[in-house]
Amino acid sequence: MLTKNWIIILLATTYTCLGTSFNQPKFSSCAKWNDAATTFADQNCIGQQPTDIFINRHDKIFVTERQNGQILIWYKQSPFYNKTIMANFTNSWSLFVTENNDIYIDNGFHKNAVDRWSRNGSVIESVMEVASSCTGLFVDILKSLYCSSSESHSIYKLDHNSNALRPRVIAGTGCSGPVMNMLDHPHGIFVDKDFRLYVADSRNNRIQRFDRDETNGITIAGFGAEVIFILDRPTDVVLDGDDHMFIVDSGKHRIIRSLSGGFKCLFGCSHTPGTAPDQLNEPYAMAFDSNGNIFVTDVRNHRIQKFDLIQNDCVQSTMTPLPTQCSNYTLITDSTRNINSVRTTVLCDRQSPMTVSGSWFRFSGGAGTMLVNYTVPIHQCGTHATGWFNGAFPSETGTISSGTTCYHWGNNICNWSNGVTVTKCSDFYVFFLVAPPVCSLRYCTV
Ligand SMILES: *[C@@H]1O[C@H](CO)[C@@H](O)[C@H](O)[C@H]1NC(C)=O
Ligand SMILES: *[C@@H]1O[C@H](CO)[C@@H](O)[C@H](O)[C@H]1NC(C)=O
Ligand SMILES: *[C@@H]1O[C@H](CO)[C@@H](O)[C@H](O)[C@H]1NC(C)=O
Ligand SMILES: *[C@@H]1O[C@H](CO)[C@@H](O)[C@H](O)[C@H]1NC(C)=O
Ligand SMILES: *[C@@H]1O[C@H](CO)[C@@H](O)[C@H](O)[C@H]1NC(C)=O
Ligand SMILES: CC(=O)N[C@H]1CO[C@H](CO)[C@@H](O)[C@@H]1O
Repeated sequence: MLTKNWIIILLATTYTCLGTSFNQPKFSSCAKWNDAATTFADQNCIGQQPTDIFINRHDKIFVTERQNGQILIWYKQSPFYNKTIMANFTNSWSLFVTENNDIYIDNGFHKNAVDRWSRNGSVIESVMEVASSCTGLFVDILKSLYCSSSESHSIYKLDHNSNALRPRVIAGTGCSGPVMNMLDHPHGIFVDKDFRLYVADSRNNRIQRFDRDETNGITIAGFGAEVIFILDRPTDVVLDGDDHMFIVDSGKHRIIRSLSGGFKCLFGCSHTPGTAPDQLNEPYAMAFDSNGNIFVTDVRNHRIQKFDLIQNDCVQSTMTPLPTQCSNYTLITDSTRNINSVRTTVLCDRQSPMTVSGSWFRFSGGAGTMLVNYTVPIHQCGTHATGWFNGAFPSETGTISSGTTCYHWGNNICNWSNGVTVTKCSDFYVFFLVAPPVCSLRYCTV
């Protein structure tokens, strides 16, 4: 069963769209992540207030280290970063990495530009002029470059192969406002394969979608959307392999998933900022790795959190039902058969509740919980010859093992014997016991 689930998970998550450099895993509606995150990188490593994160299809992770103006790169999620690129920026908000490993970096604060670091020549050059920081960056499948400008309430686009550095405005008017052709402090952006532009329209508390060549947006989440779900200053929107949205809802310190017909809070669902593994404090951006795990920049906690995908199918984990003897047994609580009791009587198990054909018993209370599995001196357990279990108890729930009960008499620790079967139920054992061959013999317990 486990193997089958793993195959489903692998099939479901290794799929990625051709043409994109990042991961877009497919998730079932029953997908579950561990909502207690592990910290992938902390302040010692990434400095203060990390904003953007990018994970490529080979699970290389790129993060901007804002204080020293460098890009940190991890290969295969190694515990420590493998490479740094000095990029000469300050307060960079965003980055994007293309298929050929070119890195686009917001350098608006420092020099009013989007820079590109090209692997081939290890050079950094400005490729787009901007008036202010790009609070979101994206490169679509035709290699056009998009910049979201919170300060000018607009989205800019520069077509691939354009010789100019100056982009054109494709969404927003330059003034903040709530109507369909306006934005208010846009942050993260995403462009799908049909060139539809998704914008985290932060101060309008909504996600806007601009279809190709449209200047009027459609509200697809948050204030004004068809499905009522209140967002609070969303700063990022990312699509999975089925074009379902994941939203970083910064003001409420949480991550939201959209499913057909609704929205669901995934992480930070207490809505209170904090440092616990299940809390965030003003998250900014998120990204998927190729296994469907989710990485979030947790800005005010100066860390990057990783939420592991733990289930990605709708198959209920069907527990093998326990054997019927786990619920149909006779309970024995009689303390006189416990090895620690002082002998006051001499009894024999050739009487009720034991029978010659045998049945299932569970020990509890004063009797103890199980047959003793070592030799007991004679004249104990309220009898003459003391019965002890010579065998191994089953270790896994639902399993059964067989052994022998030996009766200690004289100098012979196994003067008489009979077979015994033991079943491990959830947290106790049941024993199939038959009446011993003669009197006075008795099963001893502990
Ligand atoms: C990346 O760094 C980690 C930890 O320093 C190291 O174990 C790993 O081998 C490195 N990977 C590569 C490809 O250099
Ligand atoms: C960094 O940027 C400054 C200002 O644009 C420039 O003077 C300096 O040469 C740059 N340094 C490097 C290493 O590119
Ligand atoms: C390096 O890469 C850039 C961007 O991909 C390209 O414009 C340039 O021609 C390349 N240079 C060389 C020497 O290949
Ligand atoms: C319980 O076990 C006894 C015999 O040990 C059997 O006769 C009876 O039918 C069982 N009851 C159930 C509910 O399985
Ligand atoms: C008796 O059972 C206990 C618990 O299963 C086990 O740890 C121990 O080794 C057994 N002793 C012998 C002598 O088999
Ligand atoms: C096999 C064995 O040792 N049997 C002994 C068990 O105890 C009775 C009673 O003392 C003896 O008669 C048997 O010889």
